Amino acid sequence: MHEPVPLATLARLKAEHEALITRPNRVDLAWTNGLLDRYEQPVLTAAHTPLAWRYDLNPKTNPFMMEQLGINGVFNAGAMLWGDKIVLVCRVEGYDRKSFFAVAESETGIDGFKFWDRPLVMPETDNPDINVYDMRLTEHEDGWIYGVFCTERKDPAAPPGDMSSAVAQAGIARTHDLVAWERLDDLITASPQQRNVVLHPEFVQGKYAFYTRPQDDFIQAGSGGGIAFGLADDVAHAVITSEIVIDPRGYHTIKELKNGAGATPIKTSEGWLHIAHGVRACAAGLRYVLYAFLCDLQDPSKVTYRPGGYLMAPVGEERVGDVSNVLFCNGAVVRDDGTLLIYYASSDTRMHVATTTLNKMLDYVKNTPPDAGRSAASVEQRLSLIEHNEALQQG
Ligand code: BGC
Ligand code: BMA
Repeated sequence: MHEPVPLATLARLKAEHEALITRPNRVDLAWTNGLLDRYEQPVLTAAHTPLAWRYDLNPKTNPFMMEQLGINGVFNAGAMLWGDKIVLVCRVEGYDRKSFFAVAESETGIDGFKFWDRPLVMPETDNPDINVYDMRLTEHEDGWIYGVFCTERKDPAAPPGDMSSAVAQAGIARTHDLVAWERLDDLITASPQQRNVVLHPEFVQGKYAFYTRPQDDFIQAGSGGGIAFGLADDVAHAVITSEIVIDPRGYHTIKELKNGAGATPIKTSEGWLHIAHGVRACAAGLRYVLYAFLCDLQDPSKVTYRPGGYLMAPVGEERVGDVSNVLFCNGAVVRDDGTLLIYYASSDTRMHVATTTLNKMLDYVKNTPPDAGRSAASVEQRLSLIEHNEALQQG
């Protein structure tokens, strides 16, 4: 029987990995909508993670050069500018279903993303997290970089035999260098479940401002009404006593089942730009799409524009993955020249980028009609567009 020579296997693995992480990425010319550019390749996948995270690279102790600690996916990344680079703090999930965070950086933000040598070491609280995921990065005006993420633990009230019920809460940590993290207390709110919590970059009324997402149950929103807003006096022991829903769920919309804030809000001349996600249930399971809204500059709890429908939904290979039919965004970056890079994951599997400009996004947000609420009203919206176009032809 012929067995592969481990050194040859190792050389091949290294060459393939190098080729993958240096592969150029180009605008996908087959897809356009005037607002966003999509790209031909994902920016990060499981295969981009360093070989040393997955393989014992010593042929003496790994004679067959097997992958022993596989990585299942790289997705749902927080994002920020890092000097003249862009960094993503990714959700990396092992074959064991545990997620952890890892930083990858790139000069272009479109290709060439490379993981730092080691995954991020997140300190635990007294009640250890079973799974952590979906970090939002906030450069706060207090001078710290915050990571707010979901911490999930088994529901202590789960009846024997129930291995799925969980309690999700918002974990909070801060850093100056993305390497050494100080873990703060988990956020306390009146809601038994919190996911998709985002820290606003500026103080509001002198307090730390959070976008939250109250839910009654781990999956079902129950009486939880949508994306909410609340203030906390202290960030090290953050407690929100009043949570007000600012972007509600709605019957027969893209956010019928649940929704959540996504990328840390982006400050523009006309307001705070949000890229959030909306979820609906269908026969194929849950469908996650991205949508946008704008909040008032002075009062970021006030939504000023709500374009109807989705901003992005999964297309092509984005539709398929570990949890199919999902787009999720928890990070976006603006360059000095006004370019907006939206980092989004598809189907809980891989990371992509879409690009546009802040000007175009503001045009989209202000000039896209809101959800009309019913079929007949949607037809009216479309008729007014058609009539506008007919007038153009006649004129
Ligand atoms: C998964 C998340 C998911 C959540 C709700 C968690 O266990 O890790 O990806 O969003 O369940 O379905
Ligand atoms: C969740 C999120 C994400 C995930 C999505 C789809 O509720 O918090 O982690 O991408 O479900 O599985």
